[in-house]
Amino acid sequence: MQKPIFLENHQIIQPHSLALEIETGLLAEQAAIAPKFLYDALGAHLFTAITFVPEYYPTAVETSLLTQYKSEIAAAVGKNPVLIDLGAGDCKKAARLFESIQPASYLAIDFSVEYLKDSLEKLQNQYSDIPMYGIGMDFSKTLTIPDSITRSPRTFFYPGSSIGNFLPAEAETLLKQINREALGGGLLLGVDLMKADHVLQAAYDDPLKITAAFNLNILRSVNAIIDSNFDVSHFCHKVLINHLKERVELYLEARLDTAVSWHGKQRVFKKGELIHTENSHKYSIASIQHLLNRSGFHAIKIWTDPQQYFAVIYAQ
Ligand code: AVI
Repeated sequence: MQKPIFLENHQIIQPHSLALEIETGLLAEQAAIAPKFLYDALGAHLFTAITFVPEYYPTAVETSLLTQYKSEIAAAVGKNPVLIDLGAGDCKKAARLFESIQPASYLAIDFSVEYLKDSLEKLQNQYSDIPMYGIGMDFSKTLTIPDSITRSPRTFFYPGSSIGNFLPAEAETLLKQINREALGGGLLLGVDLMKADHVLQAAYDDPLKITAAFNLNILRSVNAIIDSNFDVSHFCHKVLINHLKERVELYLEARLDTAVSWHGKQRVFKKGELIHTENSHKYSIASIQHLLNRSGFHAIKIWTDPQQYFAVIYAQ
């Protein structure tokens, strides 16, 4: 049986630098925990559950765009690229492209490596003729592709509007790195578009409270990394829509005066105090085009739904 190859020694995630990043965020005046810490093994599963929640429209709309425009997308991408999946998760979205673009090889990258291992092994069993590679990587800081991956034009696949979880300046840095690493290939990108508040509110504070569980789980994820003692029941999920910055903001709000301690350090939270956990930027067609242009992409094709909720973009 063909096995995917895990590239263990590339851009290794250093546990102590993750711990330091968490500590710095917790001790900042506006406490914050970076969104990548949402994705421990349970968080990755909770995110998958979110994608099934009817109110969370991005996944459904993106999937229907990728299905409806499958042939046009495949024609734009070209046959047999090296397919690089950023934030691959369960690898299912990329797998749907296999038939139409027939990748020469597939590299799945994710922060949550254990979850990725399971998904990639299953996928390799289904597609034994496609060489598959996996890397556990924190590409929110830097993105480099290891030398063992063929240096021919690469198609980066970055679906789900995960680009929206970066500040615009960080998104530009990442897109520039993708542009450099594509070696003349391109980027197939999913981007969520700005829309009415009530649609966003329902998507990020769903009635089943799956998003609330996903957000609260970050505290358990932090407890496991820095050996802290967050009591999840002392916090609740809060969503704010920031019109000025064109983004949805996720927070955890202290339900009572509480404190967290770890290794001789402590942070006290007053009732009502917030921990910032995620930004989800929403773009317009014009603003995402500008961002892509500034990042070195000039040939841009866009597919969108009639309500203009979401855009799938191929940029070169
Ligand atoms: C992964 N990312 C694009 C999701 C989003 O919509 O920003 C994460 C998420 N947060 C809450 N719900 C989903």
